[in-house]
Amino acid sequence: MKKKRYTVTSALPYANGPLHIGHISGAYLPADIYVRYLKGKGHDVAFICGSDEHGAAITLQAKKENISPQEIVDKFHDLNKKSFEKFGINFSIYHRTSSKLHHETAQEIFSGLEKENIFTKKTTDQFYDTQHNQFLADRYIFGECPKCGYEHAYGDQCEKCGSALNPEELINPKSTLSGNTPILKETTHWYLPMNQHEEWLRTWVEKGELDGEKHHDPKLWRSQVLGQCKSWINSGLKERAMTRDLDWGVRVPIEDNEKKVLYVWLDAPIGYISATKKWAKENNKDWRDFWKNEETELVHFIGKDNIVFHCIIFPIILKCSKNYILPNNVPANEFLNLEGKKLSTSRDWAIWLHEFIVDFPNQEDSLRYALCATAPENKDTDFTWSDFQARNNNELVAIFGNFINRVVVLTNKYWNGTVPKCNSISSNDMELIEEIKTYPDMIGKSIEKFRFKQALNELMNLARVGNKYLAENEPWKLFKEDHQRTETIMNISLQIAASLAILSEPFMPFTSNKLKNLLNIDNCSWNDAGKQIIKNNHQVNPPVHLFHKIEDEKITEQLNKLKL
Ligand code: B3M
Ligand code: ZN
Repeated sequence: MKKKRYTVTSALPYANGPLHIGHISGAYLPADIYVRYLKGKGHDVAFICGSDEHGAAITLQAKKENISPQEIVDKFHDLNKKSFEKFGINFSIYHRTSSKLHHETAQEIFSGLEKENIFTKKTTDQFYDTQHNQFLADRYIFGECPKCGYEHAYGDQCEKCGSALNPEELINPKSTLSGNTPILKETTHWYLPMNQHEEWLRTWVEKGELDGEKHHDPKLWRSQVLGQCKSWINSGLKERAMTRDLDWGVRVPIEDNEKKVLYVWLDAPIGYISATKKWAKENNKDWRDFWKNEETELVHFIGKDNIVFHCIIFPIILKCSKNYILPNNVPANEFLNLEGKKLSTSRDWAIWLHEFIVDFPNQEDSLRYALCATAPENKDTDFTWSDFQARNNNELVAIFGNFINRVVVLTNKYWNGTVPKCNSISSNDMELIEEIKTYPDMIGKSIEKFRFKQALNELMNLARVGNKYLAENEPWKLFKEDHQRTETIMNISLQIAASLAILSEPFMPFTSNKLKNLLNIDNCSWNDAGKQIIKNNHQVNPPVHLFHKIEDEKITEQLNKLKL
């Protein structure tokens, strides 16, 4: 199998609050599953993320808490970095856009574009809050969305319908700072004339072609992503200011304009590049291999509200910056709701990752499993605590855990932990062995198509196959009557257990590790699964439970926390 190179990015979370299950389910868990699988197949992967530390949301929060933006981002950058690590989201690097390296990288790209006259410099009237003496853009201004009527659309985007907006399109605009109706005041900005890029963008999105060559297969893109891109392009792309009159962000690197900063959605995606530069330097690699080499596959994992920035704006920036690669896929997820309602940081209607890790020690994989099984891959889905408990107890404990426990207990009880040999195999055994061989490729193909729910279900089917084999053959009874036959059944069951140890790693890395320790197998990779992994006379360790039942009290506790 040819070794390939991938750059995989997850949306940079704003460093103005903790992570909740919606973030994890949307852009981080699917990416981690994808990367763990690719690495298990032996590919070269840079898994890039970090804190998005600029933008109005952070400065508004800083004003509200009467502290500096840097203090806000320092606090949440550390908290989020630690939460990702504890939850097994295994980035190659978790960088941050307030770093000097990022500012230099973003300024360099901006200067390059400015020199190539990619921007149009324009002086226009912009909304201005006279009470706060501040120009209003993006989240500093809100109003009714001209497309869907949502009354709290922001100056750059409507979060309800996803439309990309300019402030002057808002109906009845108001300042987020004072609530007043803003006045208009003259200012100069550098605009990205996105309308000039409509033609090649349409060909790239619809045909997967770039500069007359095949770039990717649009059939592998999610339909809702293609749908959003086509509707923006068809409704006519508008120019958008790429600079802002703000004092927090990446300074515009043009003399006499130091008081202006780059638009946060210009600077943030460049954060993927600056993070790669740092990681490459620390790991003796060339960052250009991951951003300027046509052989490399670039995949962005995001939520649906970020599609326009990753499929329209950033690709224009990359294409105009010369020799950068464009994304081969952007498998955006829809939204996850909680107990039937939209997750909300401001209304504290969320399950915070750092709190879950404390409330459910060593049960990260139970949440990984439930979030993957209910992922909003093609439509919004709902997380409920009762579903979480049911999946843990009825699937992880009762199916996966039960199979492993029975196999390991029997091997210890009757063979003192030594793997019994595989004697003569029946035609049914042969059928089963052939079936087990199909799982690594089946699960792998689903992951490669970004169908993580389907892949997880296929993994669980392998555990179901194991349970069925034990139930049909009852080795605990057969042991006395036909010792040789029992040895064969146990050997085949242990091979299934070993394949589960390998194939579960992308989804449940903590369980995979525990199971590898239990079976006393370590350096095996995806390509070993489905085969005879465990040799005769191999020694497995004494049984330990992989999962524990979650009792009703724990769930009630969580529901009370939500004030349900
Ligand atoms: N900071 C996250 C959001 O919109 C935004 C992503 C940036 S990815 C370059 O929720
Ligand atoms: Zn809207």
